[in-house]
Amino acid sequence: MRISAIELFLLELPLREPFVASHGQTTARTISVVRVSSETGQGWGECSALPAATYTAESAADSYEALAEKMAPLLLRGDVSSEEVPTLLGEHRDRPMAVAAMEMAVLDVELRAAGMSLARWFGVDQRSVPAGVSIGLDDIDATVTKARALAAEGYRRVKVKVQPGHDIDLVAALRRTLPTIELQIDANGAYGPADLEHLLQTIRIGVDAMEQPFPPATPEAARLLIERLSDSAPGSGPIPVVADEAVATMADAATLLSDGAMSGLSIKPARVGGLRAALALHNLCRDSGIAATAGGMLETGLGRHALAALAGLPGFTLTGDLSPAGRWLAIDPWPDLTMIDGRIAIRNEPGIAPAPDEGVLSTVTLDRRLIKAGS
Ligand code: OSB
Ligand code: MG
Repeated sequence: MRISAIELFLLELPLREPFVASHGQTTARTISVVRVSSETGQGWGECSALPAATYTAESAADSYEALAEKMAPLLLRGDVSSEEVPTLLGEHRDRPMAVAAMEMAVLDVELRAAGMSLARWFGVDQRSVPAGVSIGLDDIDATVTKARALAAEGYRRVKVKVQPGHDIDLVAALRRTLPTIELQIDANGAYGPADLEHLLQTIRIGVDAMEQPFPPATPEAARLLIERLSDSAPGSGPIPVVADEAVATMADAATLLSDGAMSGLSIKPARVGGLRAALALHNLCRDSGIAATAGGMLETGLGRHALAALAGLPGFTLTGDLSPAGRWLAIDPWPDLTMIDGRIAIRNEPGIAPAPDEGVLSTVTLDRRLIKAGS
């Protein structure tokens, strides 16, 4: 297709509650979205970079600037397909979330023109996926109260953030209250190699998956944890040690796999540079027999609809961060996902998500840039 215009929007969306992880606190969701216009129609993409460069090196405002000033012009030079976007933007591979936004928008145009849903494009027949929810760092009583309320809403899995000094008692309290829920813990790399025994103790209380215990730069610590878990695994086998921040590319995943330093992967289309890259990583996990989970990024309904379709793939053996966008966002221009009986519906209509409400969009827009072909 030939793109005639690319429009960037920098949004600020209020959160229902702050999202706290060991890497920092998010109080308002600054996020950017892109609208691509071509002779075949329009499409939307989301750049899910967080407001500050805490989780990865990318931040919302910086990537918005790069999308508008550097990346948009590269896509206005000639014919473009969604498959070519990562290559055309190859010099910006240090901004995978921005690349993912452009790929998503161009793919959305293609899917709408073809009358095809994203689920169909992925080869997903399933109509829904189990709902999972994430809870930020908070004191034990508050976390247990939230977890109990969310379980009552129907969530099958809760993922809680942990860090040194905030783990054993938290997991024990959650297990007392919710003995059968799928319980995942995520440290965002807050532990060090010396915490190995302590982590094993935490996990043995009854954790179903451990996400990013150590910083990405210490894969040896993850390898040792996996080794210790498999030495002592009960009947159902060792729980997966899930990489999140440690994997940006297929090469990262392949190295960690061959080093025995990951036994599960959180796949976030934004973190890995797009929906095709996410699909490739899913296939790698499935073919390697390791666990996969669809990871969330406090997305708008746009990003969340894409995540739900992805999560319908068979390799996602762990429940993902699959809650409606409204779990976190108090205002969202996109129509939200629906959750019924603990499951999130996968959209079946052409394109990635329903169109946003333009009125809401303009009230939450901080900045807007329009880049046209030939200008
Ligand atoms: O570490 O999984 C993470 C959100 C933003 C950045 C990193 C992480 C998260 C989450 C997912 O925990 C929360 C969600 O989107 O529901
Ligand atoms: Mg994580």
